[in-house]
Amino acid sequence: EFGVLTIGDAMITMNPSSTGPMKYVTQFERKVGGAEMNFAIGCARLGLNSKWISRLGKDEFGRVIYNFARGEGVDVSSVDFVEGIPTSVNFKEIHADGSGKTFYYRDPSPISFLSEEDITEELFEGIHVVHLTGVYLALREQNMAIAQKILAIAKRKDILVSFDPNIRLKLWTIEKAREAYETIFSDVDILLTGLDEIQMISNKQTLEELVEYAERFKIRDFVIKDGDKGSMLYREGRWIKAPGFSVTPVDTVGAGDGFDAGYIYGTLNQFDEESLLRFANGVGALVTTVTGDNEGLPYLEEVENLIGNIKSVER
Ligand code: KDG
Repeated sequence: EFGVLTIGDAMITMNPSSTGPMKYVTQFERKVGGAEMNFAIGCARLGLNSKWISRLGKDEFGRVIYNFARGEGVDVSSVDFVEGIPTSVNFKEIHADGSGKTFYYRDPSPISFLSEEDITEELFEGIHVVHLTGVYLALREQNMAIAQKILAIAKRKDILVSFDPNIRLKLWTIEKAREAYETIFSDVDILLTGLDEIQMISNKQTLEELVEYAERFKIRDFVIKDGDKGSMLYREGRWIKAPGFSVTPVDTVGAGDGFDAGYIYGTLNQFDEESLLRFANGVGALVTTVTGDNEGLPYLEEVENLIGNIKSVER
């Protein structure tokens, strides 16, 4: 039994019932989202023990998110409710090709009321991977100190650290983001990043330059996600690449979180490099086939079915 731990804000996510500019959409479906919670759900569906640290508003929306995550098998024992601060909300805009935009109503987020003292050693019991993302760091400056406390405990306990920059330029500037990432990169074992994203963060373009950048921080697994083109891993001096799966995307939001969950699952189960990438690509691809940020996160047999390890019986 492997355990993963993550921390982050979650939101009521209003998913548009039609594509096109948000200002012309009049009907939305109430769903839930949040990068780290999506990751936690992805891990739980694959069969990992998945603990999510968070704070929600003490309101109806907070209850919706709590119940949803708990229903998905996420350990919500470290999620509390904050009086007087509304649960975060975001509205999505979806384009015809499944890509989109998001509009936030999350300042302040209830998770901004979580303090360093809330991070205790006990939270790390049975944990093999700690996963952080840049969304948590972007929400407020003080979250860095909390993240650093988490990293320090993880290091002390020999827990693997994975990080997804998940850059959100609506939440902070590239300069602030870069500074924060570079503060923690040397504590990161597994960096899971989008290609455009790491090019923007590092100000480098070619793969050779990107490797040089990652090597500065001694990152063990430097993983680049490139959407439907697939992904690649730089480990021990060489690149391993795996093509993406061809699926029909309806909503690409959350695919990266799914990829991360798949990558961590494969890592804990000691998949070889190629299988690791194929598996993570498969999880990401499946997320895009369902509307919503996390509804498409697959169960283990669904990924295996897609990547060809098993055949499912349809009828
Ligand atoms: O990765 C998916 C997330 O972007 C989505 O669920 C909402 O957390 C979110 C954010 O901050 O954009």
